[in-house]
Amino acid sequence: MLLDFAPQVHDALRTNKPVVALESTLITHGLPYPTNRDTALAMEAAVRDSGAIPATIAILNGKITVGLSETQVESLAQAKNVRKCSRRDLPIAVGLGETAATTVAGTMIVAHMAGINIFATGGIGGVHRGHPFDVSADLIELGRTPVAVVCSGAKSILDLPLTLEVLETNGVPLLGYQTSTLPAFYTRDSGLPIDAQVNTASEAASVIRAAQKLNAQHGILITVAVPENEALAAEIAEKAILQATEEAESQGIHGKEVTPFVLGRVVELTDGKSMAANQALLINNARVAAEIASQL
Ligand code: PSU
Ligand code: MN
Repeated sequence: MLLDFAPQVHDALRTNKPVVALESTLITHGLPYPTNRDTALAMEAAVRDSGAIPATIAILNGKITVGLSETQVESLAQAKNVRKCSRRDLPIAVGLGETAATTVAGTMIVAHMAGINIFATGGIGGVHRGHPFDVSADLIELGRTPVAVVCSGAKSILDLPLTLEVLETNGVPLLGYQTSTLPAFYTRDSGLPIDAQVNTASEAASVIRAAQKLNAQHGILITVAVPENEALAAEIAEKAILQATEEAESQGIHGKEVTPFVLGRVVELTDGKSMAANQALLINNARVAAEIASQL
């Protein structure tokens, strides 16, 4: 079979229980060891605590795996030089028998193949600052794959207004979960508009159900602000982001390396505060996604 399911995920899908997909790039490229492992396991626990089954998605020795064991999370968390798989990378990793991590785009593709309609992550990719042609494949995937993505907006290391334009062009509904503006990843409020605010899991679920009835072939973004206690002050986040982005530029870092480099530098420049925010929002988003999945 093309997909390798963990027994629990297989059972849950067969008996129509709520399942939430989780990505693996944040394990291999988003956070350092052992925070990556601990956060991935804490996200799974948050999904379970809210009554759903977590399915972390990755490619292990060329096998697309839906639902990782704790040992598999641990070994992925320690793995070096793992491919970061967006749409274009999936056939390469599978065809060459690699162990690889899936991005938001890669995870959406696999979740949809597996019959999972909701997915939780930190921040989606977007349009890079100063590089309006570096548009994350996440935005294109959201326009063509019917999976709801719960996140804290696009990472604020990106050009958020341009990111919103691309989402609009691709026909992606942008919801704010208990927020009236777009969250900016490390901070709660970008000041940018969303399409609609939803206040409960059941309201969010009803938009997803409507999209299903309409036979919509696109994703839905459900944005949740980072928990208040862990949010960074806007000036601190912005200053670190500006410096990290300039360093990426001057060191000639580009393509798929930009996001991991900038995220890592921002952690250093904020004395780890951005990492605490990143962790808190990932776990919170996993919980919200599970609550919505339970309503579906
Ligand atoms: N959010 C995080 N950490 C991450 C990412 C998102 O908190 O590491 C990853 C996601 O997998 C997303 C990817 O799909 O970064 C975007 O990369 P790019 O800008 O190269 O498309
Ligand atoms: Mn890119």
